[in-house]
Amino acid sequence: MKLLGTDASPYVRKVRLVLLEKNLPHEYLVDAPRDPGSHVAQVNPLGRIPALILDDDTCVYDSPVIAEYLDTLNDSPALIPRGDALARMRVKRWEALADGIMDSAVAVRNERIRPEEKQEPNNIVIHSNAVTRALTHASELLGGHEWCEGDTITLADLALASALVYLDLRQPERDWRIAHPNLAAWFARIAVRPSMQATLST
Ligand SMILES: N[C@@H](CCC(=O)N[C@@H](CS)C(=O)NCC(=O)O)C(=O)O
Repeated sequence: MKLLGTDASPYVRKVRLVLLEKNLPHEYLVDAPRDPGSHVAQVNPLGRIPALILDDDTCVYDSPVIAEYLDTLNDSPALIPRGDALARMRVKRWEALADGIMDSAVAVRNERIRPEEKQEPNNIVIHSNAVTRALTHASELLGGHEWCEGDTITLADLALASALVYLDLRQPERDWRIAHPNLAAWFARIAVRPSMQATLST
């Protein structure tokens, strides 16, 4: 299978982390939807990345659907709990929280790259506040635990880490590590994993 994406996209990073943590053979093709030569719109009618192309040319989108599909391919590890409905819900809710941070951070970024006279400051404030609240919630949920859910790595950790890498990239002025030392300690542990190192080096 092939994954179309870009190195900066947090949704793509989440899917790449799932592929790498589960050791699933794949080809990663850098393809930015807005580049003139992009193939993304031909495979995903929404014109968005990540787009996963299966060997029979089936295209899978968007990132929660891709992550859930990939997780069914093997159990090593199972990144979304199989048997416990509440644990499964909590992992998917973590993913929704992380994806929401990504959505708001991308909205801030898109506003900031517009010509200054066309920017809507209110839009930036609304989405920045959403990120701030979501980080506080994530910090409270994590508490002193080693992992977001249960006693092992799950999709929750990979999604949250992807959101935080994106914040570091696009909002370096936001010092979430000072505000939330428990998130900082958790992130430092995740960041040294080979999967994270692989996505950070490209
Ligand atoms: N909800 C989608 C969001 C995907 C998304 O918005 N990706 C952005 C890149 S970060 C994109 O492809 N935007 C279209 C564009 O840049 O034209 C998912 O989780 O996959």
